[in-house]
Amino acid sequence: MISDTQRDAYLRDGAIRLPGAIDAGWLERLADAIERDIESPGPCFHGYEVDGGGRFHGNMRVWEHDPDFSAYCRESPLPALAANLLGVDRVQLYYDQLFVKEAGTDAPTRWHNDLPYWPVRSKHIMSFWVALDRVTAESGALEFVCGSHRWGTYFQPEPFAKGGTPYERNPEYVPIPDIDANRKEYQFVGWDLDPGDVLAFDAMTVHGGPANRSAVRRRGYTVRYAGPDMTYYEGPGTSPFLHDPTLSHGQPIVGPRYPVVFEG
Ligand SMILES: O=C(O)CCC(=O)C(=O)O
Repeated sequence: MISDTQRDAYLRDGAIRLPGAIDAGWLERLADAIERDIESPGPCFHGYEVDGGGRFHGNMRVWEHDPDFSAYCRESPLPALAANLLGVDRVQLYYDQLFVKEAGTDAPTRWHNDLPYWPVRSKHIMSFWVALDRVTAESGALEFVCGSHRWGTYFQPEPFAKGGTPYERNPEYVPIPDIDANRKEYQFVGWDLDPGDVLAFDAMTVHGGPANRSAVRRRGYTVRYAGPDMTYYEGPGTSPFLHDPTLSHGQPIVGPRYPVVFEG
């Protein structure tokens, strides 16, 4: 489970590393599921354009089509970890997402925070990114801007990498600052990872990652969970893949797309 020190760091910084949170059995199932998805991606596939070779495979809501992704989202240690970090006694799966940067892929992940991309609102909503490979700065390790989850700022969504579909402008969102040009103004957390290490981060924490310039793949798989306060949001700028015509603005998020995965 989560120690008090880890939880304090999560609340303070907006991101922590959970070393070895996922065991080899789950990693093997996920690795096979990822190959199946690359071979035959579902309807939310969003590959990015890459200059000079490589591939950045993105896809979301993959658990809805694959029994191993589904089992991982529901039965792995993640739902209980989410309850603990979010400080709630009921957790719903929001959705899941794949980010596979092949070796030698010149596609950085731009700085962003996640919640503005999502047609939901919640004060208890977060993600777990599991590494399936050894991850280093050279292969595209994510970095997080310390404390940015407490700024309360919704940054205008943009495509993660070249070739992604543009997002509608939301007048309530603000442009992301040029973090790379002003690194001295911010504090960052980020880690090298071993397979099975997990990054846990708040949906408002600003994060991004460099290209994969290494000779090793960088397979990341993210699952997003929320507490009972999650409601639907119909403002512009969110990802069309996450829209849900069965829900209306302000309505609690319910239905088979968002199963309850933990009740304590
Ligand atoms: O793995 C990546 O490059 C991006 C991951 C990310 O932004 C996320 O999981 O929210």
